[in-house]
Order: sequence, then C-alpha cells, then structure tokens
Amino acid sequence: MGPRTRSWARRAPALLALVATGFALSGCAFQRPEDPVVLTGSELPRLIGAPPGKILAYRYIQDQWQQVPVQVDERAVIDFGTVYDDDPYGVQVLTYTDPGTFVGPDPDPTLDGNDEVALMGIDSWSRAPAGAHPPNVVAGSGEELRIHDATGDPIDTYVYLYRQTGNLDPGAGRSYVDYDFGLLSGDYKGTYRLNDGPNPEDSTVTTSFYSRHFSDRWTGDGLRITAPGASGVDILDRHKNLFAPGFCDRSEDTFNDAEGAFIVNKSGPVRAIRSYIGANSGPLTGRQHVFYERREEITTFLRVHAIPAVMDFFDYSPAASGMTYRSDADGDGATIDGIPDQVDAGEIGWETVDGAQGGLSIVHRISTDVPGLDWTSYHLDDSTPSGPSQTQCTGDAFAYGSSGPWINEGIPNTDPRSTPFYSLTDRRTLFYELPGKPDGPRRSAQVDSPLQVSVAPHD
Ligand SMILES: [Ca+2]
Ligand SMILES: [Ca+2]
Ligand SMILES: [Ca+2]
Ligand SMILES: [Ca+2]
Repeated sequence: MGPRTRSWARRAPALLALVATGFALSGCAFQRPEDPVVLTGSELPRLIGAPPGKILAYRYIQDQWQQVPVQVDERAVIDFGTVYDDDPYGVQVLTYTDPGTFVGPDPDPTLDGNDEVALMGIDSWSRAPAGAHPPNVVAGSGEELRIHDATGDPIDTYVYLYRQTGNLDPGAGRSYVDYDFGLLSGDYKGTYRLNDGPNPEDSTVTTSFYSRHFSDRWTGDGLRITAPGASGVDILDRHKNLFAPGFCDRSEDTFNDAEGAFIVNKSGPVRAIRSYIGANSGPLTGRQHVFYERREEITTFLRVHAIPAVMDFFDYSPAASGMTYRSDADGDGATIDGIPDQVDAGEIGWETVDGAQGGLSIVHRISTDVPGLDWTSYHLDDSTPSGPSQTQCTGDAFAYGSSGPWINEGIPNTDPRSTPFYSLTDRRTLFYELPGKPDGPRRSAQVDSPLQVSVAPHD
C-alpha cells in the first residue's frame, strides 16, 4: 500500500459521510465550507501571464477530474485621484480594478503578481497522482494547492489550477454569489455624482445563504438569512456609523451626501466585491465588502484628519424581535425586543444574533498603529428611544439590538495625504448561519487562522 492509497483509505469514511449527508462532518477544509482560499499571482508562477479567463480549477475525486469554480480578481497600484476621475493626489494604494469605474482595468490584462485567485476550500478533495492532468490544459501549467486547516482535522485536501487550451467557463457553470449593483441614476461613469451625493441605489447581493441590500454607498439596509431553516426576514434597519450616540452631524447619510466614488463592483462566480471611498472630510476613507456564499468581510479603512471618536454598529429591525444577542463581553445574552437590557461592554472580538430568523456570527478585528488606542462596544435595545444620546440619526425611529464597536476616544490623523499619519482598519466578518448555529469562538478562530495553502508544481 503506497502513501497515496493509505491516505485515501484514511479519508474514505469522511468522504463517504460527506457525500451521504451533504454536510461537512469531517475532513479539514470540509469543516470550513464558509472559508475561501485566496492566492496572489506571485504564488502561482506557472500561471503568470495567462489570461484570467483561461485559468481553471479542478479537484481529483474518485480517479476523475472535476472542474470547480475559480475567480481571478485583478489588482493594481493606483493613485486615489484616479478613483475620482481627478488629477493624482500623490497617494497610492494596491486595490481591485474595474473597467466600470474610473479605476479602469488592470494595466496588465493577464495574471500578474499582484492579482488574486480565489476559490472555496470545500471544493478541494484528494491528491491527484503524478502524471495525471485534466484534458485540454497547457503542459507544464499545473499548480497543486495543498490546503491545511490548522484549527481542525490534520488531513490535508487538494485542488489544482491549470491554464486551459479551450474555452471552458472558469465558474464551472456555477456561481456562489450574485451581486447586482443597481445605481438608480444609470451608468456609473456617466451619471455618478462624484462631488456631491446622494447617489441612490437599489443594489442586492444574493447567495443561497443570505441576501443583502444597499441603497447608497454607505447605506447597508437589508440583511436576510436564507440558510436552511431560517425564516429569511430582513433583520437589519441600518449598518450605522456615527462619532457618538445621538450625535448626528456625521453619519452614513452625511457620508453619502458628500463626495465619493466606487473603486469596484464585481460579481462572482466565487465572490463579489463592492468597494468605495468618500466620507465627508475623509474623501479617502473607504469600505470594501467581499461576499462569499456563507461569509462576508467588511473592511473599513479610516483615512481622515483627527476625529473625536467613531462608532460602527448594526441597528437591527423590528423583525429581529425574539433573537438573542451575545458577545464575548457579555455571554449571558439579551433578547432583541425593543425592551432595554443590561449588556456588558468591552473590546468585543465577536457578537452573535440568533433566532428563527437565522443565525449571524460577527467577528470584529481592529488593526491600527495608533499607540494605546482603547475602545469599547455599544448596545441599545429600545423601541422608544428618548433623550439626546438616544436620538436615531438615520434609519427608522427604533433601536433594536443596536450593537458594535465604539472607539470612544480621540483618533489622530489617518489621512495619508498629510504626515504624520496612522493607519486604522476595522474588519467585520459576518457568517450567515442556520438557526441555533452561531458560534463566536469558532468563527473567531476561522478568521484568525485562515485555511493554509502550499503550492507545488503538478506534472
Ligand atoms: Ca495586477
Ligand atoms: Ca493583471
Ligand atoms: Ca431586550
Ligand atoms: Ca432603527
């Protein structure tokens, strides 16, 4: 019995269980169906120079090659002025490109070192024997990706990338996520009000596990969990941003109302990307959403002069009533019902909300080089908010389970156009779950320990 056969024999029960139940009961990457594998072109030397549409992914399963979805997202170093169709600002960033925005296409239309290649860990399987390759691929182009889950099963899984000689769809005829950027004014480059919003949208993201809605650049105002067993009602009033509770001079509405621009809007097959900049006197302050089938990563890049504080929170809708809110600062939990609760605050690493409406796990990570920056969390559940600190600046008149990180002290300059400047990014990773299944500690581990990939030539 050779090593490969032995490896297969060890794996077989897990694989059979997977096939039989459709659930990830065992077997490393299969335990993490939420999680992607993302590589840069520089990690895939045999594919450098290939047109993105020619890159295919395969898994090797029961001695057969099976195509699985893969996506190339091109990136380039651009000047922020380009995003605004303006002269250079002298500040550059490596970001996704988009022919549909003023960022434009990547100057190198092939896979180059800073482009990204994304696929899903669950699409990996067993190791292919040396010499085996799928039909219609360029000789010497195969890259073997070995995927390791440091949080789970020690048995690794494999997926293969090739440059094709044919014209197969890199999505393998599937799409895990559908993003419809619906700018109401019309074509983005022809109609977007770059200097003075608002710019109303009816934009949606839909997967088999959730849907999201956006009605302007900074206004995320819809969230339905459609995982098996979830009711699918819209539990979100608003994703909100303020300096302080009830202080309405700055909010996601005022951000929308000033200058701003999109960097990228891109849809599937593996993931969708929505990224933009412009928040009042922070025209380079931006937010990037990356949507996968069961997971969404929201990264907010603070790039603004010194500000007194900032909050980033979800205000749920009355339809979230009955759900249980928890965080790692308050494990007892509180019912979202518009009736005030005592909830402990702190530097929350995760929050969960759970009920018949579905499950949502949210992992928070703030990274900054601001020395000694302290922060806490915010919570307000009150259907009849009153007093200046409970003024609802945006959205409906109610606070249902309003919650999220609150940097409640001054933040020095983070605008790279003036020096010195600090960096501060806030990443909120959402996992869309079956009712009863949110798991803050588990999801935190997934965020902190991504699926590990090692690449080797496969001939
Ligand atoms: Ca590039
Ligand atoms: Ca490129
Ligand atoms: Ca309550
Ligand atoms: Ca509200």
